[in-house]
Amino acid sequence: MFSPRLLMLVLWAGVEASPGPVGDIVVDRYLIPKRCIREVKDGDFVRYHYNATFTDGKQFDSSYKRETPFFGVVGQGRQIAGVDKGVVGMCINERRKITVPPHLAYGSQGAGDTIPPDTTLVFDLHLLDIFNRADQVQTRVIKSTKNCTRSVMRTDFVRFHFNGTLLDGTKFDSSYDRWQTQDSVVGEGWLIKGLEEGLLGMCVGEIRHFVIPPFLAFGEKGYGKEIPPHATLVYDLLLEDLHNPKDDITVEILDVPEPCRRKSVTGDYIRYHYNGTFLNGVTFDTSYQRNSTYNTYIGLGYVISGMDQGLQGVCVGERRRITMPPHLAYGQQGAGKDIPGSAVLVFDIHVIDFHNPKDSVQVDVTFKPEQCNDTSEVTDFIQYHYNCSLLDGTLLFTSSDYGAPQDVVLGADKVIDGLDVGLRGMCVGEQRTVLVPPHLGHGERGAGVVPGSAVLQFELELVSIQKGVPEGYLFVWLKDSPAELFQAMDMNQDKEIPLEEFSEFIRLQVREGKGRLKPARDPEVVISDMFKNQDRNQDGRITADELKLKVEEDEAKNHDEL
Ligand SMILES: [Ca+2]
Ligand SMILES: [Ca+2]
Repeated sequence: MFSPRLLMLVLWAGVEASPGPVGDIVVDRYLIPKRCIREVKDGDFVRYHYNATFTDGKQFDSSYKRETPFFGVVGQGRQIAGVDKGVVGMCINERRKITVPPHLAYGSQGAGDTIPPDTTLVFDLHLLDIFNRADQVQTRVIKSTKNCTRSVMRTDFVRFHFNGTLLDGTKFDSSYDRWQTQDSVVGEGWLIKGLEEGLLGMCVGEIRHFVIPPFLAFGEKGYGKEIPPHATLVYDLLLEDLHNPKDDITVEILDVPEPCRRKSVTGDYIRYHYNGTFLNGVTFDTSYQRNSTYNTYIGLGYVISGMDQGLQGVCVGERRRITMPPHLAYGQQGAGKDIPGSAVLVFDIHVIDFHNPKDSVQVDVTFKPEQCNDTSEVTDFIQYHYNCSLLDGTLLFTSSDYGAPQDVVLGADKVIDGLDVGLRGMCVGEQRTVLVPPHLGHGERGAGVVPGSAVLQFELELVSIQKGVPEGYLFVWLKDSPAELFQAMDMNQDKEIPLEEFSEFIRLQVREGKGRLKPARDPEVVISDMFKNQDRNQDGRITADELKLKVEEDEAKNHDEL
């Protein structure tokens, strides 16, 4: 640590108990710091405090009283010769007492009224700072970053935390005390030169230790009360954030499921989960914690512009990382207490679904039987199997829960519109995948386990079709009705038709394929309802007049019913 020359000087000086008029200086290093990063040598600039006394302890000078340390270069006669010599080898924060014989001080002349001739002087020094004109910024990496994809370049905007001390350990500033980062452009003169240099090449998360000589810091003026003139500055600096004002968003595609039916465009309504972090990995917000997706229109300015851009061209189920500079996020202002000004934001998003308000039901036939004559249509009573899922695969409902197919009359407003449409035009045994946008499903509010604005996916299989009758009808003729209807119905020719006779007649028509009853209900109940419509006076018998009246009414309505 010490140079041999200095070691000898100290040893020798220790032996010489009381210097004579022609003796050398005596150096007493009474406080040596454990760690000595550097020792004073000729040509160095030093800054130190001192008390100057006579050998009897009487003080004749003190830099402490003036509150201004001595500053000057060593070995060039700027100090009295004994001190110029005695300061060599000092460490920062070392205290040493230098006893200077007269010939290395003011000699036989003395100095005015203060120093008598031939006086031995004692200087008690506390070294505060050393630097040399040849010094550069000293940089030591305290913590490096793995997977660093980008490091600081000129014109970049950085946000960093730092602890700043003088060389003697006195703190002059700390961003941690303010609970906010120091923010600056690099290489444009916003920062002291030493930091402008030292920051170059740093990665987010990296910590560097800098020792910056004063001519690359605040120089001979210092700064405010905290940084004295000619101060070397020591920084421990953690880079928190980095971007360039010219940056656009960056999109890293992490996973795209196959197949991708289509990619999102402006005007689509999207539901996605996200995890929002800063570049240093700290999470500021996450939709997962709220257990509900974030929902918005794409490209219409409902979200920050970086997100509006980043959500373009996604596929359902895609995972991507969108990194956005502050000018495309929350700017210099930041947002709330969670997002500081000028912060780069990183969103890991997972697209659950998206749709367009103009979307209709999308039908993909996955299996079509060879025999496909009758297909389902409005008013038909059908049975079908189904699975209903969200687009992320979450199964919501399935007919297998009931152990039997589901049934419905198409067009009767019994199921969501999109499913009703998706079930039409199917033949028995056909299988389909049907996508239902929320405006044809459960809407913005959702229902039960169906989230608001969710696109639903149905896997459908048609099990059976019973052809239906038009809305408002209980029975339709499939062929021409008998010319003399009453006579045909009055099978025992007694001029009246009780329920039993009516029922037998209707059932015969159905059996012979001449007519069809409204499906999905007990045929007896349907026939009984038909009978009540004909039996105007409710005496339990239909007469010829009653039937004639009913037929005329129906013809007036242009109906085909009985
Ligand atoms: Ca009869
Ligand atoms: Ca009657």
